[in-house]
Amino acid sequence: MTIYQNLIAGEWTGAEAVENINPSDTKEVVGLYASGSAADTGNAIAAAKAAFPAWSRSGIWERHVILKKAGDEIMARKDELGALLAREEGKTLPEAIGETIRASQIFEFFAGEALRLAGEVVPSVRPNIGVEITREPLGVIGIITPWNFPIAIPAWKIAPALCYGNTIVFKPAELVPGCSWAIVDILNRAGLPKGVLNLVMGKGSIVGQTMLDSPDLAGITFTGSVGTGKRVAVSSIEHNRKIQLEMGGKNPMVVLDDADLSVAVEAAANSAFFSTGQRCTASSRLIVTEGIHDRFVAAMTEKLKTLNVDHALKTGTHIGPVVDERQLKTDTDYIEIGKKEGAKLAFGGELISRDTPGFYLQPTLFTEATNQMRISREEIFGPVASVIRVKDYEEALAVANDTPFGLSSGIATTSLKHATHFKRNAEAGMVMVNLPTAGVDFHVPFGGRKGSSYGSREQGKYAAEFFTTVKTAYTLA
Ligand code: UN1
Repeated sequence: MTIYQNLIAGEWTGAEAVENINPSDTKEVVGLYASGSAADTGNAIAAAKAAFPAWSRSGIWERHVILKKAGDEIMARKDELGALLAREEGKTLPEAIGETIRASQIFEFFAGEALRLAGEVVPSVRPNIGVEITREPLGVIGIITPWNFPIAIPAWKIAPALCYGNTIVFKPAELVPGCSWAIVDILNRAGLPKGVLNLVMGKGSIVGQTMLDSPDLAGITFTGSVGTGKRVAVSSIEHNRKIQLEMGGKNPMVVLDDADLSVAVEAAANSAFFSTGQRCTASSRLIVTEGIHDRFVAAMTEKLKTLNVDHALKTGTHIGPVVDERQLKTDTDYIEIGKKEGAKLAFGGELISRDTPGFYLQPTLFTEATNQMRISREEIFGPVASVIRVKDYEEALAVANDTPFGLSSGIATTSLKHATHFKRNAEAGMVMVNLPTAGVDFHVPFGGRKGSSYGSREQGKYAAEFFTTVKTAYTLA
């Protein structure tokens, strides 16, 4: 089997490799992907540093053309790249193709943003002096991405980094190197100068740690677990490094008595179980008022019966497998914890076997949960959700906000008054009314509050905040 290698200083390199396994069929090896060393990572950082002066001064048209070409190629290859994504991560083929389209759109968006770079010219408070405020590239950016969005998250970090003139050392999640390799290959062929984008696949403890220890990374943008995010933060203070962290969620979805039941069930089922619940924007706390509670639970249970858990590439599959054995163990451990804590298992909870050996778990719904249980406070990152019964809207809002996290927050209601109040008072970076908590647009800011996020927003024009540094220049006229 050929090895998909790392790209360092414009050269494909690396003889050490690991197997990329399909979670829908663990007998299938998706490919062999390089596993970089500390020395490889050091070389990548040095190459990015050397490439920075020229790339930071490159023309905006050159950046536009490269980003546009990448977006166009990803779109042209959406079915093939979507299938690769579904094979390595396990989300269903339609979800995977949708994510690939999103990645293309992100490149197209930042191709446009490159042409819209602007600053401000303002008068000084002193006479005969002019002031210019401009944004300059930050420097070498470390990009560390998670396994759950193998193409969209790399795209939404790489595209703005390049758009604003930065160079990159990119470490994708070990479980899903395939889509990352494909994006880097596409950008490399689109004409990026050597060293501007370096790919180092491999272990967090080696590649990631070398990145954290480097004084040469001006910024790190990270999406992943709370624990690793904290390590990125602590190591970055020492190097005076800018950071952007997207970590966990324990997102609430409030369902009020006046909700349209079918809208509420669609939004809740999507939020909790699509993409196998493996989204930081997933909802795992369904906070339901008394008057609709029993009808909602009955309708959710009926809905869950109709969802097929199977091979990600099979037509008719609604929920793919869990990503790997470790995550499956986390999910089943939490299911046991939920039972012990006294929540009632209303649906699912069992492993399932299919034609191919994979990590198949039923969508799992607990009822009679309280917001103090561990299953309501800790991020599980699997197809497991709990229903928490509350008296009224006021209690629902209080419970929704009573969490260490604050990424996304949803409400199902037909009341303008409650929807408006919730939008103002939900302690989250994103609020969804009559929509799933997950599934965001590519051109508007993404991010959260409290334990979910740290640093400025990703996506849309707000991405400039992280990927640039501001200069204020004074001139005597
Ligand atoms: C989405 O819900 O559309 O890791 C995106 C995650 C998020 C992305 C969610 N950063 O799940």
